[in-house]
Amino acid sequence: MNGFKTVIYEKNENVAYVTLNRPEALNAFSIQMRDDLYEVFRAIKDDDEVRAVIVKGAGDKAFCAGADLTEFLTAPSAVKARQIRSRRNLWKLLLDIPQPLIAAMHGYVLGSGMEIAACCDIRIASEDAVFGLPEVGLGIIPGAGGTQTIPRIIGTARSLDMLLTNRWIKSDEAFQIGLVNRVVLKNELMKNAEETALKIASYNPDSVRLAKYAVIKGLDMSLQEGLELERRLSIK
Ligand code: CO8
Repeated sequence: MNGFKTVIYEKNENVAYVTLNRPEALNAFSIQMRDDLYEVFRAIKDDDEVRAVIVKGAGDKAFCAGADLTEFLTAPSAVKARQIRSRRNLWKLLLDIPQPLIAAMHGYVLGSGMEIAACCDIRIASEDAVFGLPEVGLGIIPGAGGTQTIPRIIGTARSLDMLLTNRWIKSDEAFQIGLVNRVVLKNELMKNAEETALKIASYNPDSVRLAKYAVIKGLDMSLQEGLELERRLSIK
């Protein structure tokens, strides 16, 4: 599976690599990228050979600098642009992927870039990573799940601080607030992400999927319902 305009897809030893590939535009998320990612993740979801996925950005400067502002700004309105962009529900698809997703992030991680990372299960940042949510400053709100996924990761007050003030944070603060699992040297980012993915891929794939499912689904349940879910899954 290849030939995408904005994404590179690779697979090696049960690990899939999805590279956002528009380095000339800091991997800005375009409509074409939405379509390419949708095809890639739909295939990954049904591919039992894939046991872990690494999402990363091409080039030296960014994981993803958010939605492509040139597309947004040439649309009749930001609302129209958003309607076009949300026609394929990439965000629901990402949140439904049964295999663990690992975001390996360097440089700018902004707007929808941060929302892509929030759909991942493990977030690894290099020392130069910078995180921000410029949406409100642009007159809109996040539309890729960010208002729901990000507070579930870093809590309400921290999310609102970033969202309402457009305060960008560096990787050390991102680690302190739990936005990223760990911070590594830039030249060790891929090695670290790969070691993580290979470790996951070495485990029983059913156990991995069930554990992820129990944690993610349980977040939307009461403790009692969650415990019942765990009980049912543990005797499968
Ligand atoms: N969309 C399109 N092109 C971009 C984007 C983007 N989001 N970000 C960077 N680029 C392009 C630049 O235009 C530039 O292109 P060129 O070389 O042809 O001039 C190239 O990438 C390199 O960027 P810079 O020269 O600007 O690099 P700097 O290191 O000087 O600055 C920044 C890096 C600070 C990241 C800067 O590029 C920037 O502020 N980018 C925009 C960030 C942003 O606001 N993203 C949108 C977030 S909001 C979101 O994702 C939700 C949807 C928003 C909808 C808006 C509706 C009105």
